[in-house]
Amino acid sequence: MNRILITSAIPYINGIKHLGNLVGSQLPADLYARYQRGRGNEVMFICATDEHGTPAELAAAKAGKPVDEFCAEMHQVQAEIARGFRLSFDKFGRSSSQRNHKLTQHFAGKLAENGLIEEVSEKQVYSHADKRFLPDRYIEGTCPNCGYDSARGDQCENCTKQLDPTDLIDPRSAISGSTELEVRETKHLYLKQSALKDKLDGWIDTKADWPVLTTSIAKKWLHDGDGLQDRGITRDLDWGVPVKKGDQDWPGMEGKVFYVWFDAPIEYIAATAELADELGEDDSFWQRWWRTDKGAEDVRYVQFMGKDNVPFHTLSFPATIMGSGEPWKLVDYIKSFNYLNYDGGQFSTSKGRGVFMDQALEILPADYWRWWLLSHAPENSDSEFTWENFQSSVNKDLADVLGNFVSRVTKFCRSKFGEEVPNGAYGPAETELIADLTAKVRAYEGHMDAMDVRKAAQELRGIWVAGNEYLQAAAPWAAFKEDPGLAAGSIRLSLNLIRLYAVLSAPFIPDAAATLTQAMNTDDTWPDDMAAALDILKPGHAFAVPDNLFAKITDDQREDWQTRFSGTRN
Ligand code: B3M
Ligand code: ZN
Repeated sequence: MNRILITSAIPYINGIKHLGNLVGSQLPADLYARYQRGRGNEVMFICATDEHGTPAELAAAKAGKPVDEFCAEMHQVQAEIARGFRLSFDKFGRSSSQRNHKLTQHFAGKLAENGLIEEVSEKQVYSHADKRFLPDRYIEGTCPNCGYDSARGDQCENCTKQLDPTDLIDPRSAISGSTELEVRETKHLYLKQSALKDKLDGWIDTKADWPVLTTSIAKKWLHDGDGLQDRGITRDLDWGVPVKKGDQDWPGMEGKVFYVWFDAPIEYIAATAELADELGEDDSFWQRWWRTDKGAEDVRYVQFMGKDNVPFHTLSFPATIMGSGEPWKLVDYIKSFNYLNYDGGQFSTSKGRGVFMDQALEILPADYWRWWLLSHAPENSDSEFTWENFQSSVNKDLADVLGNFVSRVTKFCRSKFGEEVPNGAYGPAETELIADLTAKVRAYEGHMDAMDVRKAAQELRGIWVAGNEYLQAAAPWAAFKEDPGLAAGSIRLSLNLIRLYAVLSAPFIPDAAATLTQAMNTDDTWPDDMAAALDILKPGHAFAVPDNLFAKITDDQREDWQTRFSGTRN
């Protein structure tokens, strides 16, 4: 039995994610977790909400709620949607947890001890009315480039010019509107990533098996321009992890918090500790996943994320881990994804364009989305969601190929032999199918082990198709009249195929798989040996005819949804 630690990038707390976010991290991570569990391995699958930073504060202000209350509520909302999509996290934690506070402060303390933190004085805008320093995007004013009167301190939304807050004409606080602003000196902590550059570079060089998408992004940041830059890891915000050195105060850093990207990846560890607390376990429970001196040396750690998160996971977080000088588990494999586009444009959270996770579940069950998204995962390039493509995939793959097979086999059996596996022998056609499926299932396992999501989906579809072709050729409905024994043999095999499909398909479409396992009145052990796997349901074994697995998407529905989701959500 192998031990596999899986983390998905943790979604920001500020809003509900769209389907592009889902397919870039949480969903493929879930696919892999379910597959590894199916293979009998020990899995720890972690996700959480990313609750700190300016976006959380702004969203809470917009909702008119204290930020802690807002985060607690939104965490519940996101957890509920994750359950709806059947994301099988062992823990869905919160980066605002005390565990994360403590661990983040611990790492900062170790980095300081090892001389990897520098204190830097900077000029920043202070607002008297708000009694705080304002991050760039909290400052608004007139754009010096185009005259737009609500440009933000980091960028003008109207002409896209990148700005410094000091560039703005008539600057004001975006929080209070006050113009009583002053440029003041303030101190911040920088993580000296440049000092770790060679170590990081050498480490990335050992990862020849990583996706090119992952390593090319890491190499670009290591080598382009001036190379790896030191990073500011503190901010002048109220909400976040207070800056401390371990459990000691940090002189000069009073009232400051760590930058959200410093504490967010540490939450992977903290969430595992949150799980230990929830279960009433002690620290050894989570340390055996995360500390190579406490049992994690034989753990394989795999991360899933969209490409925009790759620099933080290939460089910043490893710099934190390595720089601590402590035996924390480093990632073994990073699976990264390109973007999913939406119907001729981009998904956009700020513009509300595309289908969001809550809306998706309002119109169709999780399996429909899971199948389409995973079988079209943006692995080698960006991919695009269109309603036509979605309709045709669901109708063909799920309804025609898989659903129809199940329905034909179970209904035919019920009408001719009753609701139990008939007694019939396997002949040459069955032997041939077993050989074909053996090869296909080994190929499927290979793609799943390699996290080649699209190829795995394609292979699975091929496995469904093979069953259909077998049934079509065996034609038990015709054979039954002349030779009922022959028909019984092919139905016995086909019922076993349904069981096989349930086991193999569960990582992609867990609800349908559970329906099938239940209807077949069986378990879900993995088919290591195909001949044995197709002989598990013995003659006389009782089953039930399941309800129709998948409904086809009609043209009317498609057009309706296309219109409904063409504009912005409100
Ligand atoms: N919250 C960005 C995102 O949701 C960020 C990921 C953090 S992973 C530690 O895409
Ligand atoms: Zn402008």
